[in-house]
Amino acid sequence: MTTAADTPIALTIAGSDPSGGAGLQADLKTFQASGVFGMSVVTVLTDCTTEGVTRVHAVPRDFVAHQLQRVPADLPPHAFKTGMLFNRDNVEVVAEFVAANPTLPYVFDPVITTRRGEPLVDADTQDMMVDTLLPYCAITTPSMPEAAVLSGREVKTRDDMRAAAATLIERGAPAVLVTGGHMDDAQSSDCFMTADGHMRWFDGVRQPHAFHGAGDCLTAAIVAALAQGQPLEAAITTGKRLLDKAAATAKPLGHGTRPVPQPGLAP
Ligand code: PXL
Repeated sequence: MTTAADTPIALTIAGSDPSGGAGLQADLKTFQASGVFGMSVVTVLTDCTTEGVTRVHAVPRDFVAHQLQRVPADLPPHAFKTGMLFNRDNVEVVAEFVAANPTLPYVFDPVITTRRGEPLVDADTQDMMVDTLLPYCAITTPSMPEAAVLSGREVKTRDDMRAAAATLIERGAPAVLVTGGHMDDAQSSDCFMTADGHMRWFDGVRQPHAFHGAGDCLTAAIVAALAQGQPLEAAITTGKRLLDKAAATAKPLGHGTRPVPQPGLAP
């Protein structure tokens, strides 16, 4: 008989994308497609569509803290991720949650730039993320523009990705996956590195389109696999497989980039 204890539960602490392609909505859809019960603590409301974000409205600090007290106390997650935190209040409140749950696998997706690389958070908030979140995650998953901001170096090539991953390890991350969706290449390879010196590439096929929510979908699929008890590298393989399928089957909905994940992903 299946019991409640057999049901893997994953939590995202993230912003709302009302168009459903990125943010906590993408995370919840990915959790569901991955066979995991998904929960979401909302940090910011946005007006995001497939064409991007023009306005962000932060949830008051005490209300984010309140959600983080009530929700995991009712349904303890097996793994969690953070997405758009946006301001210092949210980073502080999340850092308290992270510190209080040191054994829970945590995927830190540093949502600090737009897809085009424009900054979403100020330098102080970035520094606070590096000091209070980066050392305590199981893995961080910056895009190439995010890896550039966090490492303070240009990230355009595979060598740059590797160097940026090494810098983030030096800055305290136990493991890093620099995602290669922005690479000017036929492949879309992600650079994986751990603090104990292991390094490898996760290769993927580049689709001839841009996507909305691909990073969120990948990290949510990794969190779902961790919640199901997979070790880190296996969880990345699982996440990449889900994202490759999501990207290959994503239809052009909306006026902007193709949102993922769309229906039909469940195995
Ligand atoms: O994909 C990054 C992202 C995360 N979270 C929210 C977003 C976006 C991108 O638009 O709107 C809420």
